[in-house]
This record gives sequence, C-alpha cells and structure tokens, in this order.
Amino acid sequence: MGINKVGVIGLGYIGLPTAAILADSGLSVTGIDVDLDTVDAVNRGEVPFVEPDLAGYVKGAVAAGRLRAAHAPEPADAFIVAVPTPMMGEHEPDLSYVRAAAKVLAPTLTGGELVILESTSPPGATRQMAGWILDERPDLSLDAADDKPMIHVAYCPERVLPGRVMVELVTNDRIMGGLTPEAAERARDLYQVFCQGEILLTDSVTAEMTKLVENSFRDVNIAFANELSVIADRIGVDVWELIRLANRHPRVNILQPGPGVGGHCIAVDPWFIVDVAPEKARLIRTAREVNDAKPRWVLHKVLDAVAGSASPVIAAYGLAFKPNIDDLRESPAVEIVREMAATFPNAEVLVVEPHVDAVPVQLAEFGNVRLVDASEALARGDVQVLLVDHAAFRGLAEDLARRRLIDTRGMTAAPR
Ligand code: SAJ
Repeated sequence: MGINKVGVIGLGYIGLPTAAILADSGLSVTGIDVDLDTVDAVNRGEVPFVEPDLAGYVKGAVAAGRLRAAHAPEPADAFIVAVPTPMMGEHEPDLSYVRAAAKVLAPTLTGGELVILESTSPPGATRQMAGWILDERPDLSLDAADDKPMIHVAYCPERVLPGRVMVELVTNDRIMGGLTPEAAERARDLYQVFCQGEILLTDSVTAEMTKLVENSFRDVNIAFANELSVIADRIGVDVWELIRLANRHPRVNILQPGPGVGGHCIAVDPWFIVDVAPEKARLIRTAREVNDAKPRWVLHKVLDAVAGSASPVIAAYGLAFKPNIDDLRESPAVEIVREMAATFPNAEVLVVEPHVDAVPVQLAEFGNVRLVDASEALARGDVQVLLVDHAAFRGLAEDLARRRLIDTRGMTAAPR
C-alpha cells in the first residue's frame, strides 16, 4: 500500500518541520497538536517558533492545501509521533506524552497503518507505545501470524541540529528501527520521499539506543572540554589557545567549552542510558555531572569579579542555549542569569539578547533583571559576562575585551 496521507502528532521543533517537508514532497499531511494556538498558527501558514527556512515551507504547504493542522487525528496511511519525552525528578524518562499520543491515535486506526515514533526515547519505548495502542485496540495486531488486521510500528529518530533543521532533515542519514523488518522497510519508503541521506534499517531497540548514544557521545566530549576549561583556569592557561593547539594533532578534535550544556536533547538523553544501566554508565553519568556543574562555576567567577561591590551592575550577553537561535529551553545562560539575579538581589542584571523582545518568563520574577541593548550594557556593566556567542555579538568583541570580562565561549579569544 502506498503512503499518501500522513498524520504527524506533535507540531513542535521536529514534528512541524517533518510535516512541512512531507507536504512539500507531495503528501497530504495533517498535523495534530493539543495546543489550539499552534493549530491556528499553522493553519494561517505561520510558525510558532524560530527555525531558518521553516516558515517558507509551512506557508507554501498550507497555501497548496497539502498541510493542515487539527486538534485530533484523522485516518491516514501513516502516523509520526513527535511529542516531548522529558525527564522526571530522578532523571528517569517521562513517556506520558507518548502514551497520550497512542491513546488518541488508536481509535482512528483500521489496520495496515504505519506508526512511527520519532521522539527521543529510552530502549523499549517503541514496543511500549505499540502496547499502549493495542491496549486500546485489541482487535489489531503487530503479528502477521494473528488473524487480525496488522499495524506496523517503527522507531525513526530525528538527528537534526536546531538552526539547520530544514537542511539536515534532507541531507542527514536516517536510522529506521522496526518492531518487524517489514515495519522498518515501510518507514524507509515513507522517509525516502524527502531524505537524500542514506536510510539504514535495524531493530527498534538498536535505533532507540543509536539516538541516545549520538547525543551522549557529544555530551562526553563537551564535558572533556568543560573540564579542561576549569583545569586551565586553575593553572592560568588560556583554554582556547590550549584546545586550538592540541587540535593541530591529526587525531585530536576537542570540542569547545561553554557555560554548560543546554537544549532539550544533549542535557537529557544521556540520562536515559544511565537509567537503564545505572552501575555501568559511569563515564556517561560523570560527563552529565561535569556539564551540569559548569553554570555554577561561571556564577562563582561572577561572584569573584563583583566581590566588594554593594550594588554591582552585571551585563550578561545571551540567553539562548546556543548561538543564533531563540530557544531558551534548558539554557545554561538562563540558569546563570537567574542565579545571578537571585544571589545578588542588590545587583542590577542587564541582559542583552537580540533573539527575544521581552524578559522571558523564567526571569520575570526578578525585579533586578532588565533587557537592554548592547550599548547600555557596555556602558554600565561593572562586569561583562558573555554567555552565548551569537553572531550579532561578534562586532562587540573588541569593546568587551577592553572591559572586565568573563567570556564563557571564547568569543574574544585569539582566532581559532
Ligand atoms: N556545546 C558546547 N560546546 C560545543 C558544542 C556544543 O558547549 O563544542 C553546547 C551548546 O552551546 C549547547 C549544547 O552544547 O548548549 C548542545 O548544543 P549542540 O549544538 O551540540 O546540540 P543540539 O542540542 O542543538 O542538537 C543535538 C544534535 N546532536 C548531535 O550533534 C550529536 C542534533 O544532531 C540532534 O538531533 C539533537 O541534539 C536532538 O534533537 O537530539
């Protein structure tokens, strides 16, 4: 059976781009979201968050009548579940959104559909999602040997980099992990309508782990850079120069230190591995702890810099979790600004963040935080704290370097 109609459940940072690109490839796509504002925005051809080039795709697909948003699923040949899988208090995965998606999807199934989980998930989650669907629909089966209509269930993790989603959706290789080989093949048939990268088939648990391992690999390597930055600071060495020089070795490629690891992926996914093998995942856990400790280390640097001043003015540059995006989720920069505002109630914290137009909710409770432009921050800050190396800040490098500066990103360091 060919796939012509697709339902995408969850119109967030992954679901909406995927829905838009499928529609752009000629399929008829319904995007489903519990948030009515998101549904309305998409139906107006608008994107409720910033991602380069996405707006053009959404506008075009809606205008062409190939993309529509709705509050509840409608019958389709394939469904893609792209809902959040956050972490709970003890770092264990919260699959409640996947469960809710399975429940809402189940009544529309008639048999023969392909159901894909894209959300980053712990090993076994795809099978669990299939189980939740079958709990609602015992008349369906995953097994061709049963005398019941079948559904095909697969795990297809996204691996796109925020800020480059529309490019990487097309160019990255993809992993398709089926509960059955046939499910993986059907998933490949769907994704190859837009994916120019290689599509590699495996089982669902290996695919689930692949996604977690990719992000853990990056987390461990960033932790190495962050640990180096703390050691280098202790012994008076410029970590940026140190890394630049070490990276001249043909087999060394150290990443960049920063104020901590943010976003909703790299700071979360390694914990899903720790959760399934707590005694074995020692390096992965330690890397998380090293990266999570970095914002506090930066805070102490600021504390030292303003020691002795009763009411310092602290200028902070950047709130986003990484450069050139407006995403503040799990951002170490937000955490550091929050801590500065809370630790120094007499301080004035001036924030420069060209990607937002108001003090965000995470900081709204503090009366001593203001969003200002760079000229005010430069003129009034007793200490300047660079938290995100947005391209928009590059022109400030010389001015910043002449002031009392804590440069957590090495933006003012010698060229790399
Ligand atoms: N960071 C550093 N130093 C570096 C690189 C990154 O401190 O050298 C920090 C960033 O500032 C940011 C955090 O790490 O706070 C994460 O940023 P990122 O650019 O490494 O990754 P994400 O979270 O935007 O996207 C990652 C990507 N995963 C990998 O590169 C292995 C992306 O491909 C995944 O699709 C995405 O997670 C996801 O959705 O899981």
